[in-house]
Amino acid sequence: MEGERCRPRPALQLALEGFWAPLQILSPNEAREALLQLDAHAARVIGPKARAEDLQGAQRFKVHLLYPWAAALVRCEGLLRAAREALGSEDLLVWFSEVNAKAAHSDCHAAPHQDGIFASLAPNDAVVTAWLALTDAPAEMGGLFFQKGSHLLGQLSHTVDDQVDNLIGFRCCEEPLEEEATPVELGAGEASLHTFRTLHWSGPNLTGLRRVGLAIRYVRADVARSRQLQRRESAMVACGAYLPELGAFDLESEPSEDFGPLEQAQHADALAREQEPHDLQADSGEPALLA
Ligand SMILES: O=C(O)CCC(=O)C(=O)O
Repeated sequence: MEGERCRPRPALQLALEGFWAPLQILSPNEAREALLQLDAHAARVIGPKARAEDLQGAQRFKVHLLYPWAAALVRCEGLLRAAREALGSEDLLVWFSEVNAKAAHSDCHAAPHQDGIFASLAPNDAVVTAWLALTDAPAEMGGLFFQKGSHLLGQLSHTVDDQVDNLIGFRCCEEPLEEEATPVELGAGEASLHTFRTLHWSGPNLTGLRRVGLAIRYVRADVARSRQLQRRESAMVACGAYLPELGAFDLESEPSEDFGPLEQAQHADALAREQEPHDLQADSGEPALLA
């Protein structure tokens, strides 16, 4: 891809602070092109005037299973190079991706949270999230904040938060420390990486411009489940080698046509599998993820 300017360097910032940014992944043109594709997805599944910020629930998730362009995006060399370095392995899977979009002047926000809380994946350092900006994403547009060093605090407790404007449906019970809050202000095409335990959040979009990002969760091929599931989740090879019989995930195949019947079936199956850990968790009395 054009615009691969992700300079290889030790992921020291990730280890010390819990996040790593900015990484130059796409050129502004490539970011714009990906945004147009997401808008086209929204128009296809919702209606002609819909845009990425109108996507809801499953329409936002694992779009990389529905379109070859999206599968190429989550596996572009800049992101993979950074994920390989962050996770210390050549063998990686794309576990999940989600469109996180805020319309202009939107109250939509993400309450403070650690990504690992409901995932039942172990060890926690076998997972990393890349947040790829497809528009500019400064703090006033609802860009991300990270609490420096919070990945070293262990797993903090969280609770359900069903405010409609909270993109993620839950929140950490502890308030972030203001003095450690670091805004990561990305331009279109740039990305940040954060660990499974980094406390992070985002505010409302106070501007007249839309803020759209794609969060991509990469796991090391040797990641394990911390509890038994009735049905294994599925994931796609990002790079290197993976043997499903030795790993925790069944394998997904690459999409070969835009929104084809096989692609839609695989997408529905992957999301049904992904929902199950959350359903089980709700049964166990722990806070549940809301759809
Ligand atoms: O896009 C946002 O505002 C929040 C994203 C987020 O919390 C995540 O991807 O882990």
